[in-house]
Amino acid sequence: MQSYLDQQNGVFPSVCSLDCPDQCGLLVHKQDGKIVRIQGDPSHPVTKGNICNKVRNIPARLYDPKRLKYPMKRIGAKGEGQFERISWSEAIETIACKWKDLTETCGPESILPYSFYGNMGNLSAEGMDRRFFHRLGATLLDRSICSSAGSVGYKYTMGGSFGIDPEDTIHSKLIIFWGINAVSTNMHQVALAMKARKNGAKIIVIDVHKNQTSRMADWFIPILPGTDSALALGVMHILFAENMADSAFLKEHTVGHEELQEHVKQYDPDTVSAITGVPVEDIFKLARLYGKTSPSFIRIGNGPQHHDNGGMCIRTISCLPALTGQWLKKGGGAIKGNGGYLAHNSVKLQRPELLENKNTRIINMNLLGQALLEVDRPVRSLFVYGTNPAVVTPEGNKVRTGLAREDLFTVVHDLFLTETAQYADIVLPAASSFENTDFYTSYWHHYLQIQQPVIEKYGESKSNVEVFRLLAKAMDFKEEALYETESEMIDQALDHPRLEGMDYEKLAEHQYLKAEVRPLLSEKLSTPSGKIELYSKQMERDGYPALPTYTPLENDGDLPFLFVAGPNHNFLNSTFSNNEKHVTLEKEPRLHMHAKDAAALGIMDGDWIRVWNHRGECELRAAVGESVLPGVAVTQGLYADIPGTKQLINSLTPDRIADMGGGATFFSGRVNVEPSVS
Ligand SMILES: Nc1nc2c(c(=O)[nH]1)N[C@H]1C(S)=C(S)[C@@H](COP(=O)(O)OP(=O)(O)OC[C@H]3O[C@@H](n4cnc5c(=O)[nH]c(N)nc54)[C@H](O)[C@@H]3O)O[C@H]1N2
Ligand SMILES: Nc1nc2c(c(=O)[nH]1)N[C@H]1C(S)=C(S)[C@@H](COP(=O)(O)OP(=O)(O)OC[C@H]3O[C@@H](n4cnc5c(=O)[nH]c(N)nc54)[C@H](O)[C@@H]3O)O[C@H]1N2
Ligand code: SF4
Ligand SMILES: [Mo]
Repeated sequence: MQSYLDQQNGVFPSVCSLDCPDQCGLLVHKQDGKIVRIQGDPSHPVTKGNICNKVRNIPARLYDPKRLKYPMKRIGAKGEGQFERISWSEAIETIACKWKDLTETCGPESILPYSFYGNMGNLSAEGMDRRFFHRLGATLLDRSICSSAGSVGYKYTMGGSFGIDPEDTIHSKLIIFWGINAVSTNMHQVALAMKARKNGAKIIVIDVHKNQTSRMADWFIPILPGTDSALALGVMHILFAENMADSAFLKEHTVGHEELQEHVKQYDPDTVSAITGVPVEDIFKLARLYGKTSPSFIRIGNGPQHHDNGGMCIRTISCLPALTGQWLKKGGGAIKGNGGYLAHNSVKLQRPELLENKNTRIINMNLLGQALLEVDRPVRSLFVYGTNPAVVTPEGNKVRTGLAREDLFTVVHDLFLTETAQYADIVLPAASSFENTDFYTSYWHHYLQIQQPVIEKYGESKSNVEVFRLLAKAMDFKEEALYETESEMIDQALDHPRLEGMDYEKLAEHQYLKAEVRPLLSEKLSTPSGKIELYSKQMERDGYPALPTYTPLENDGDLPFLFVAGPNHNFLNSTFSNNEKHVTLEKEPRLHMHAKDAAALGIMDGDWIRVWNHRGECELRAAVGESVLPGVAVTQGLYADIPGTKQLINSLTPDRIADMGGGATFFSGRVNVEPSVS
């Protein structure tokens, strides 16, 4: 195949690399070797040429004068951001020298890789990096910051990350966006819902915030944070009580429906209303709509699972479609995540056998602050790539105190001098996804996609795969797997029964390939019983109640507001928070609070307010109204402390671990609020 790099001008197919379920097909317009415009690829079967504003404006980020061009080493104090240019060979030699020494003196587990999905490409995010760190014997990272609690919860019910095909949701007659701000975070699911609405579907949003998605709904149900499992159990109570459950389906495809029916008797509408803040008549209305409308579809978001009880909450919501037999109907069922359909050969891609010590310690990424401040078996070196922990990780002040440790040798590989990179000893410039070869697997739709390099690498930047190849050589590692090409790695990863007949060549030829997806119940589910588990013996063995259950959030101190700090519309987590265009579109971070609460505190709309707890403090502008329930405070956007401001949202969030999957509990923290004096 002719390389796109040979052509200075033209329009080339591409894929969005950001951590977003939509994984859009893109067309990249190139002039004189530079990207001048990005549009959606109209031929993409799901995303159909529409893309978000963030990515339409991405050329400004790619050529932002602040983008890193060459490696640097620190010359000032940690966190001060003073660096000087060095060569790649000096950078790689410095790292290898330090790591050889650490391996000998403290053991390889003193080195901690810290990464996430800043680039969703499988080679970039979980390819050569994994091979390298396995061979090195570094500490393993539990990548649990995003959706792991909910994924584990969903798996107990449904056996894995398998929902319905989003393309089928145009047939749904009732669509519930449950704890997902889809207008910002899954825009093509909204487009499909709009099509369904044209055919008569009703759209319900269940959320703690009357945000853009809630405002687009036919019916918005505000709920108190962390109480969704109670609402789902209340709906089940009414479905059984009013004979709206599909008993034929329950008998054939589920385990434990009789136990469940008995169990949900305790979740009567009065009890549930007192827990959730949803009026009794609304619980009846929701249950009756859900019980009588078919096909119905629930899009389960990240909101309800970023809580102490998040795993059980998703486990509970995911029982609902079975009660009314939705899974057998086209457009009926749910999507929490669909990653299971595009499962590839991760053993061949990541080569876990290169890790000699099978008892290597594992650190939960949500506990980075604690890990860096730990004195027993300290982490002595940190290698950060594809993530910005100084902004996105909970207990932000602990994280920063840890990053500031003079004896910690930190390397950061990124496109920008992020807040994390400012604490680095060595900074490495990363190529953007448009400059690399990689393959992409959506966690929402069913298409596999490829990225071929469209533009030359920016400055001296390098891809993740290249960096780990260089490090392998400098460490004198001999294994062939550490030197393989991108196309070889793609061929190995695609060697999987679910992806029969797919390989690099075929993907390069077609750009998109749809995984072969059999209807969910046409074969056994991957639960122990092979059926939908309303009652789960596995959960019992793992120390949980076997039946879906509501448990309140942990006690986070005696402060008046539950604080929900989610992402915003124009950033992608902290990505774009340093790009002028996107910051201007987003204006400034605000704290949404109820008018009654504001009045009691003498706070007016637009006032600067101090938001604080025992973990930290922020200054945000008050947005006073009725977009949240009393006692709830919501902010959007992962801002960092820009000099002179106090806006590190994650200085307020807890690093408690959720009930399942080692998940994060970003939304289960409490705060106090007062008018700002500064
Ligand atoms: N524009 C944009 N898009 C993104 C991202 C971004 O930063 N910006 N991030 C990407 C990533 S990594 C992810 S994981 C996804 C996340 O996207 P979503 O799945 O939408 O998750 P969140 O935005 O975290 O939260 C969703 C909603 O849950 C609500 N919520 C919070 N707590 C509760 C609760 O207890 N119950 C209920 N019912 N609702 C609650 C919040 O108010 C919010 O509206 O989006 C991806 N897409
Ligand atoms: N308060 C609060 N905190 C949250 C959340 C929340 O809702 N509320 N959401 C959480 C969730 S769901 C998630 S997923 C995390 C996400 O948090 P992160 O994974 O940290 O996501 P980003 O902030 O987008 O940072 C990604 C970084 O990767 C870099 N990058 C992009 N491409 C490449 C590449 O090819 N190579 C290298 N080396 N670097 C690259 C980008 O420049 C960027 O700096 O945040 C979590 N933090
Ligand atoms: S961020 Fe999401 S919606 Fe925007 S272009 Fe990328 S995949 Fe599409
Ligand atoms: Mo995420």
